[in-house]
Amino acid sequence: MSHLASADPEVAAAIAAELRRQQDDLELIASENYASPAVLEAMGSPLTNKYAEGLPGRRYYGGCEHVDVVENIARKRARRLFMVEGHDIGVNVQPHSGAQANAAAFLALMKPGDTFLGLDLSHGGHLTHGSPVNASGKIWRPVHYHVGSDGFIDMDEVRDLARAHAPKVIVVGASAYPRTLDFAAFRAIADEVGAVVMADIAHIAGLVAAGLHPSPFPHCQVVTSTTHKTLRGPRGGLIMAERPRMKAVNSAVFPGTQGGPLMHVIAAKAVAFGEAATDGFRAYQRRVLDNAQAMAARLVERGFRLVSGGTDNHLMLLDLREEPISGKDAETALGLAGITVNKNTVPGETRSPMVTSGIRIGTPAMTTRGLGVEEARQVADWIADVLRAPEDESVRARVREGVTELCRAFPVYPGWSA
Ligand code: DSN
Repeated sequence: MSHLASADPEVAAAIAAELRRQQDDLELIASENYASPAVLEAMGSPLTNKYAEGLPGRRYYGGCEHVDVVENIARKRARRLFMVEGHDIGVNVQPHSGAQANAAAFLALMKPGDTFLGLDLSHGGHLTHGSPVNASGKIWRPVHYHVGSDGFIDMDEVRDLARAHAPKVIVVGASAYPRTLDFAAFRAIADEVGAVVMADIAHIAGLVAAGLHPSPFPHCQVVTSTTHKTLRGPRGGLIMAERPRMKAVNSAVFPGTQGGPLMHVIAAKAVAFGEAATDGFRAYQRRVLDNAQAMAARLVERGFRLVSGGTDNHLMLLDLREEPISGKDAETALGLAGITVNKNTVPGETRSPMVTSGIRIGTPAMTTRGLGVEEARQVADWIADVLRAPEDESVRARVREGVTELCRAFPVYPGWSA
């Protein structure tokens, strides 16, 4: 980044500091990952200069012949990655984020005031699934389902709510749900009440692409995602849908909710989709799951309670309600030891979303830097050590030293220096 360093040392220094943080700390935020250098290069390309409102071959601007090639590659690769045999889908790669993808999908599927079902935020859902502070909860009428006392989605409640409220849409997806989503069961309920099933696979997209989580297709008519979590691409969004719904989806993205697409990000999505189709990516997702299993098992051995008792995917939720520490203080104590997590509400939450009684832990980023199950167990032990003695500076210092050593042994971007 020599141009940036000489043109704007202040911004360059902040970016270098962030690179150091990413290299030196252990990233366990379940929604984060490290994009490849190829993805970063595509994102930092002159494609950022280009306006391309519309779709390939039907743009509102001249000079789109090369970005058309890029967007078509991205669409084709995403389709190949997620399509299931005998079920045709279309893809829109323009949403700037998962929230934008969800907003556009809602616009395509519902009229203002229409009712939809979504997972409650404090039970693992997402802001854009009907939180009152988000447009999804202001423009449309959300009804929320929950997880049962076992931590699994209560499908009986989903059915009861669907029958009682006759929703237009049932949203299946989560930001903090450690278990497998049963898309077929949601579809059966939706068919009973004439609803459409919209899956938000932002968290599990990489697992789905690798065949390690059931596909939302053919059960879900519309599927949204981000591209930067388990999928390990650039920060961005994506919508896929059964062919006949694509016209509505495309116009809900543009001009419905967005203007010009970010062509540099779409180029990076294309690169990431290419990477996700490789055997290496599938092996990586297998390791993400193995590491999550190892970490969850060790935390349980150390006496911690996990929501639902464990995990089927890349994340787990530590329930701290019985522990003498809040999610916020746990996040801070672990942060001081070099372990980055986020505080998270848990089912039955009594604290505010800024304090919470849980932390969410995910393995996608640590697995990208090469850590395996042995290290995952070690990291779980460090987490347990810090959470059992959050005020003890000597414990934190010992863990910080171990984290630093581990991170040096497994660099994120080998050869890069900040
Ligand atoms: N989906 C959130 C997360 O999981 O961190 C961000 O919106």
